[in-house]
Amino acid sequence: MTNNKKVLTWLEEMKALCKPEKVVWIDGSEAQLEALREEAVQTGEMIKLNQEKLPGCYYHRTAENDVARVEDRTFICTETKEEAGPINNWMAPAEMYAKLNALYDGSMKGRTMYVIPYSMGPVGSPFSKIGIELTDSIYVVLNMDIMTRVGKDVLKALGEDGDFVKCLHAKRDVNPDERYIVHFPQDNTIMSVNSAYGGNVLLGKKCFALRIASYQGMKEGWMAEHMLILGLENPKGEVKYICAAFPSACGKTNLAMLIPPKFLKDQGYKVWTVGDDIAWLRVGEDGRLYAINPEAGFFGVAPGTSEKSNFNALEATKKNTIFTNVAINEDDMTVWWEGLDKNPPENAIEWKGAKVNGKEYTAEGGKLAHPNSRFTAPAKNCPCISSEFENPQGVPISAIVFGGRRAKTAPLVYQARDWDHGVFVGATMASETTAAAAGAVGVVRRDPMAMRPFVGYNMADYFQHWYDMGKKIQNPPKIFNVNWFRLDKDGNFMWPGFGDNMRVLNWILDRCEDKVSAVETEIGFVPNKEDLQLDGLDLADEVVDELLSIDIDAWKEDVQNQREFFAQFGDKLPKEIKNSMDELEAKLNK
Ligand code: OXD
Ligand code: MN
Repeated sequence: MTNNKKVLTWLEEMKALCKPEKVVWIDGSEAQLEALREEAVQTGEMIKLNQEKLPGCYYHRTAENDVARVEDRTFICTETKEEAGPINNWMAPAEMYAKLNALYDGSMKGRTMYVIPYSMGPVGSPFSKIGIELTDSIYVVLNMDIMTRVGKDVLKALGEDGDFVKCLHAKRDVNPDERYIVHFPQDNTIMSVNSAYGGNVLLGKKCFALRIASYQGMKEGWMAEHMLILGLENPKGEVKYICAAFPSACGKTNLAMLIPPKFLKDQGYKVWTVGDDIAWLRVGEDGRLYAINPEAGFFGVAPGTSEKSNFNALEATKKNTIFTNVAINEDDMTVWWEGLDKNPPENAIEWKGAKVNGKEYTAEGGKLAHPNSRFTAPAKNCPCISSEFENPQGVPISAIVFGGRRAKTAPLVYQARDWDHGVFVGATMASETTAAAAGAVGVVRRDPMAMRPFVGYNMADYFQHWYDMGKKIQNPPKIFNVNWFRLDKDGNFMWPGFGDNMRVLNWILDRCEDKVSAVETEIGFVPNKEDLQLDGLDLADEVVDELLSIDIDAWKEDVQNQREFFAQFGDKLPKEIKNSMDELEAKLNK
């Protein structure tokens, strides 16, 4: 399939290491993919779902010990520990290669090694990068086909001499004690072993498009970020684009596919989805920042997805989708998960594979679907997919939005004073643990730019890269922070969220276009109440005041927490961060 010597040499080495019985190149043809689906159904790796109700949809169950990304077993192996920084797990490359080579040795005996050439980003786009994943899992092949652009065209774009990210995955016996997700940014290499769960094995996603790409971006002058990308169309038909970074479980997919409240929809407002998880950003010739979504599908959390919470995501899963660890309704071979509706199937197969009465099981508090069960759905299925989704030049970004779950610290929305202040706002991002998770409620986990688990090098250098990028962007996007999760004294959410978040996005774009003024506060610019479109919301005036208020004591406490977090970076911390922190503290003390 290719004459690229680098590909062929590496493949020979990996064959000699893993010793597969045979090697199959994935050409991207429907005939080949269909044969693999059939084979996976024969071996039990996948279950065919109801092809009338869910055409092209399949089901997969992972091992019980293999249901999520494993941050404690994820490594960044740079030459020095300092290059990986204090947040990442690190091991010297030689030591890690030795450890891994022993695990891969003979790992594919009697099995097939699939060679998946894939492009992150539209094939041939100046933004795009190519990877080749070797795997012994058909599930991985079929998921990669949805999540990335796969096949012959990619090899053509790679050419005889092009560079690519080398990705090796072996499933082995999914032993959690020997599970490793390892990145060698300086070798353009990713190695994953002993897992078959999405985030650990679909190596184009977190491993390449964030960890390796963030390193490439730092070296090459662009950015790889954990951000959704959406287009907001106004009644005049103009579309402005926004990127937003939120930590997990803060509603990125929901915001990316938002349906405006009726009064805005009636006026002609619309939201278009470009991406729900990852953005690659480059400076365009006009001095603006442009973004592409390097992925081609959505690897979304199923529980909580319903017609009401995210109609568009649910629609996207109605065909050619792979479901992992949700529940099966045996009556008609469809799928179910908590939060889909209030009607769990009676004849259910729960995610671990046991047949149960779903109504009784859930009434007793059992979960039919794993809380991190997923759908892998083609982006083109999404009813609100942007017409610019395949644009090789990306979309121009007007605003960058950071956000997290903060019970009282952050107001509903505020705007950073300028790019550098915005970098500080992103670097001090944090989210609080909820009652749903084990441990104390309201504990702050600092998650700069929502990239804590995904920066492929020293986070202090990552902050510096943001400042450096600011100098290169003549017309930078404005930077904002949102908080949909503010609680009142009784612990109730004050803001309705979901589609109503559109009201906040409209204010953000009004600010980008200098259409409205704002109130300057200690932390940045907060809306004048009258500039927020609150029609039909039934929010008392005092509630709006509180949503926009700044709790000075809570902020002072937060600055202490920031100082503790940043201390671990020592002298490497950019001075701009320290200056912004001192400035904020001085303002709060005034
Ligand atoms: C994801 C994550 O799966 O951030 O997107 O964990
Ligand atoms: Mn994510």
